[in-house]
Amino acid sequence: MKVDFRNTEIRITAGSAAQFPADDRPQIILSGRSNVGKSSLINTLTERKSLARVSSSPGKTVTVNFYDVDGAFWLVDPPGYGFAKRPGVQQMLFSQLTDSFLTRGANGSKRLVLQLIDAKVGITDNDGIMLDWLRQTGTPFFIAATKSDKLNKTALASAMNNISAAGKTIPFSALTKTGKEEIRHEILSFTGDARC
Ligand SMILES: Nc1nc2c(ncn2[C@@H]2O[C@H](COP(=O)(O)OP(=O)(O)O)[C@@H](O)[C@H]2O)c(=O)[nH]1
Ligand SMILES: [Mg+2]
Repeated sequence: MKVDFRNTEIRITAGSAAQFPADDRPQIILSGRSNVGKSSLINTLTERKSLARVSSSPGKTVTVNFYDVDGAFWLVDPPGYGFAKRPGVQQMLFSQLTDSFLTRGANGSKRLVLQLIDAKVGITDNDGIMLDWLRQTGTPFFIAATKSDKLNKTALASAMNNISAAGKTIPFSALTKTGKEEIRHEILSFTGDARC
């Protein structure tokens, strides 16, 4: 089946794990700190201007959004982590949601984590914790180095060198669309669907 990334709709906004989809479609889980560019990446992959809300004040989202991509798989947008100013209760809810989400495997669906790392900021402490967790649990993942347009060629090469030591890394920019096709391809080789 050919997958049309543009045929994407938000189907579920979950405030608890009970609301997560129960079907066995593959789930592509976006992971990264708040403000890393998750919403922008969703909009770029789906060629939709405002499917996911791009935020100027990071850390607001405490729900898990499930995007149905052409009936083929779920693109999953959990809350971003590592936002220091998040109030204590929100921080707790956030980690509960994320933990139960990432560790839950009851429906047996395949899961691939797309770890977003800001190309300019590099691997933060929280990114490091997440990457360790992914390796320890044997969860399949690849990395998108976001906002790559902010770096010149030399700085980007150096950032790519550092980040890719942690795993397969695709440089990405929502501004220039660099990496869009590579990320789509990586997702589809995991889900087993034909290229769009
Ligand atoms: N220069 C540049 N800015 C970006 C890019 N992607 C996101 N941003 C900006 O980074 C901020 C956070 O983006 P958003 O997608 O809401 O991040 P999220 O919090 O991870 O969902 C916004 O101001 C975006 O305009 C990019 O590829 N290049
Ligand atoms: Mg967002």
